[in-house]
Amino acid sequence: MRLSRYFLPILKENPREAEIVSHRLMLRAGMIRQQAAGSFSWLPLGKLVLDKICRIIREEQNRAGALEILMPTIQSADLWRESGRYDDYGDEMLRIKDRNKRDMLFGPTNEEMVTEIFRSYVRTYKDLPLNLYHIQWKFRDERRPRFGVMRSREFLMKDAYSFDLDFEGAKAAYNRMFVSYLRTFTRLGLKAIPMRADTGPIGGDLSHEFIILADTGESQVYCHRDFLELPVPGEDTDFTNDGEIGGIVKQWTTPYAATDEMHDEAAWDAIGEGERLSARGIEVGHIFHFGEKYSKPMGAKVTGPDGKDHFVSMGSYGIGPSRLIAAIIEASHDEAGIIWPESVAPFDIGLINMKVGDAECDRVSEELYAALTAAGKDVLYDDTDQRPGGKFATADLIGLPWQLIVGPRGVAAGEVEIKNRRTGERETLPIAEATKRFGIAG
Ligand code: 5CA
Repeated sequence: MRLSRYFLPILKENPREAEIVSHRLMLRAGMIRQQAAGSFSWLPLGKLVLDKICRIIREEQNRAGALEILMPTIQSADLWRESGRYDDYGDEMLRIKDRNKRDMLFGPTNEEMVTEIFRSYVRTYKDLPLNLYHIQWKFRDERRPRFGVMRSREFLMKDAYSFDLDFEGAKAAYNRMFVSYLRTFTRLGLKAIPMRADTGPIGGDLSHEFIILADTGESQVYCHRDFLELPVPGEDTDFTNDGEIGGIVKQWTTPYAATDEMHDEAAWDAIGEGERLSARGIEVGHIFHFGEKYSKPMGAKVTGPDGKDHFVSMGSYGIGPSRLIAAIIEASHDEAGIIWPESVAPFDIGLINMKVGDAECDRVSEELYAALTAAGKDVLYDDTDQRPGGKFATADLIGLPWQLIVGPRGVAAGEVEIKNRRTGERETLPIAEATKRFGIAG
């Protein structure tokens, strides 16, 4: 992508409304545009990151055996009357009427709708386990939308829903999502700690929040330092092996970890002073087991091996891709701007032509751009006539992992410069070597 043809509305000044660094940097880097309280448009750079995050979430959901669907944003109130949640949900639900004065709502979550799908088709335990997920916009009329996409009113959620014959099956489904989350957050460059959590309006009795430690987090959390060292399950994890998956969950739930609401002072005091970690945290995922809470009132049942009907045992599993972008930035930035983990960076490389119009700089830049692009790298080529200082500031602000710098003095010597955004390390190397550094032969 040529920057001259791109839409990257960079802000020079710090926007005053932004209280935390991720919100500030997302506005400054031209990733989002606020449209109303807690509602944002995604501009090209922001959309690229959002898509990369969703792709990783999707891959890990599929690996764990979940199946992707897509349900509507607008739901019928009647469905929610069946579960009793239409009245219970309160002011966070945005209630709407259609032209026939029928009560509708903008979905804050989808337990009822997915249960309706399930009960319409599935009759026997032989079709279980089943886990259906979608990635869809949600609306919650939060009392205090704040911190940009961190706590917004309209936000993206990956929500998965599992259906099993009994508690044992449901626990195995819960465990698969638990392990899938460990892998997902690690691939996103984050260290997420699963913590026992309150279930709130979703309900149920077993629940974990996945928390990123960050000073700007909204939750107070308590955990054992051991979490920082635990090994994350690899790509070869066998999600069909309940024993293996259960073992990983056991390992990740044995050290103490709890959010404020679930905190147990006695258990906390039992941990040695030096082993305790009391910090602020950002909730990026939340998983629930709630058994028959929806299947019973909504009549979602299957015939079991005993020939009798059983209400299915369910769980739901949420991740917030839009909130994750803010969480990643909170965890990975410096005073100059964002530092993207490679897996979610909007482009792999920022190619900076320091002197557009200089025949040699243009030639070398164009050649590098063509070669890198042909090799499948996502390159943002700064071919604008801005001054070099401005180009470097932009490159640091938008945080691409690598900068490849082409300047007149270097080119005269047959050289270009590579800068690693995270470490700040710079290296000068022959032009012919530059593409090789990005794994491109010849
Ligand atoms: N139905 C369940 C799980 S599928 C559910 O709704 N869970 S939740 O309420 O915990 O939300 C799931 C995830 O959505 C959260 O972990 C968080 O990452 C994200 N999320 C929730 N509220 C917001 C919000 N206001 N702004 C941005 N992300 C949010």
